[in-house]
Amino acid sequence: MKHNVYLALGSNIGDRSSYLEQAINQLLNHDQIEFVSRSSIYETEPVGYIDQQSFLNMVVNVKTTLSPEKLLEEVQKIEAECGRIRDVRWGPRTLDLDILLYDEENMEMENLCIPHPRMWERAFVVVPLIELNPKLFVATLDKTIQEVYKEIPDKEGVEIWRPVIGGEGLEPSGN
Ligand code: A4P
Ligand code: MG
Repeated sequence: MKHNVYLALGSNIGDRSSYLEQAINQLLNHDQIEFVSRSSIYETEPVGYIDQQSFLNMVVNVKTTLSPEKLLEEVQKIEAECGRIRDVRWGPRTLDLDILLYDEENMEMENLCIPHPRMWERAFVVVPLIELNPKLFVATLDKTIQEVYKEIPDKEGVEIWRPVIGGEGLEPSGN
């Protein structure tokens, strides 16, 4: 049985886009993960701990036979391979790879919450998710993704940095 999964990627240290690309390559090469689609890359203002550099964020859609727990292990391996060191919570990172949605799963365990608990308040997650699936229905909230977007109080600070459509290899916009 293949499960439909959305993952969020974020980076705000060093060569940010190369960390995102490294992570994408690892997903593409993974035996139990089938790559479906990727959003554009967005440059976003830091949320939470704001005294840090701006992020590059994107969302990818994959299919997998892995259970949520096994998938978490795999994404944490990819984070580690991309040089992630955990120190400040919400602080700077080479690569943050979070599981956003796993089918319509609704689970709250000590080390794994799906949907990702803060995703619906975050334009840096919701905007790329809408790009991938504008018709997404959020069963746990009983709302469409468009309704969720409208309710985000602060949508500023999320700009396309490298568009996906025909955009492979393009220079960042604005440069
Ligand atoms: N965990 C629980 N649920 C999940 C899930 N659905 N996916 C646990 C992945 N992990 C999940 O995460 C801490 C623990 O969360 C993991 O050990 C796992 O068991 P972490 O990645 O080690 O730490 P973190 O990223 O600092 O914490 P967290 O809670 O993931 O932070 P957030 O909420 O992801 O916030 N601003 C912008 N513009 N862009 C960003 O990407 N990211 C953050 C991080 C803050 N501000 C940002 C951004
Ligand atoms: Mg995380």
